[in-house]
Amino acid sequence: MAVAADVDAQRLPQHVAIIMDGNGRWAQCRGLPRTAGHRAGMETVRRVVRCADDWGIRVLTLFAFSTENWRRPVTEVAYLMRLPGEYLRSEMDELMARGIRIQMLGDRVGVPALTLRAVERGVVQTAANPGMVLNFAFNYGGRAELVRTVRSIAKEVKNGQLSPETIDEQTIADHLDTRGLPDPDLLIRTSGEQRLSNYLLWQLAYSELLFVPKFWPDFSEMDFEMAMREFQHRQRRFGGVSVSNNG
Ligand code: V0D
Repeated sequence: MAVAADVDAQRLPQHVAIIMDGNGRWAQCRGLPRTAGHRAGMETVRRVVRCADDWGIRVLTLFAFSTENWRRPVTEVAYLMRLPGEYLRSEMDELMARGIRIQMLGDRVGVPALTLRAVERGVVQTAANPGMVLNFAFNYGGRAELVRTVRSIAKEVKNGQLSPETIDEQTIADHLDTRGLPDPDLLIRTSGEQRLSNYLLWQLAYSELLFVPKFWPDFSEMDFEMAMREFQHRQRRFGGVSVSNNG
């Protein structure tokens, strides 16, 4: 899909983050098992990745699995853990053709070895790609990320590489899983819940928040376009008065 003519390509978000909520409920509403919702959700990931790349988005971050999701039934978790490998197997050719680079946010410790191997392979295979960064937040929690960040900074202080007086916001940004990436300009959460749910707590400080009352499997290219329009609207209304969307 091409960028619509009446959308200002100069005022698009650089970084879009999405909480892909409502997959289980989408399935339950249809009398299907929750796993069918996750499968349908993965189809939406395929479409939205294409769509975001076509719009020229520089970074797309998808909340795939939170540190809290381990509390779900073991059969559901086992099913979810196969999805990264499956996604990468089916999409790798297109990701390479588009020059998309995969990264993972979250704690690698605790991810099943087979799943981690699949993700790491995807990260390595696409590491030199020059295009859109596709972040999968996986075994991710915002507070846990901040704990890992503080630990790595503390280690550098202990080693004498860093002195406490020089620690500033940039130091923290440079130690997060998102180091080197701009903060999200726009967060989209589907399914109508209006919470952050421990997602990117530091990085979302200045982001526009958009809550879409649709289950993730029903989120379409048109919904993505509407999100882009809504973002531009907010920029126009506040442009020149408030800080830019990058803080
Ligand atoms: C299920 C909706 C892609 C949310 C989307 C294990 C729930 C489909 C990935 C994926 C999931 C992750 C890493 C990677 C490549 C792909 C994925 C999970 C769930 C959690 F490198 N979809 N997807 N991972 N769902």
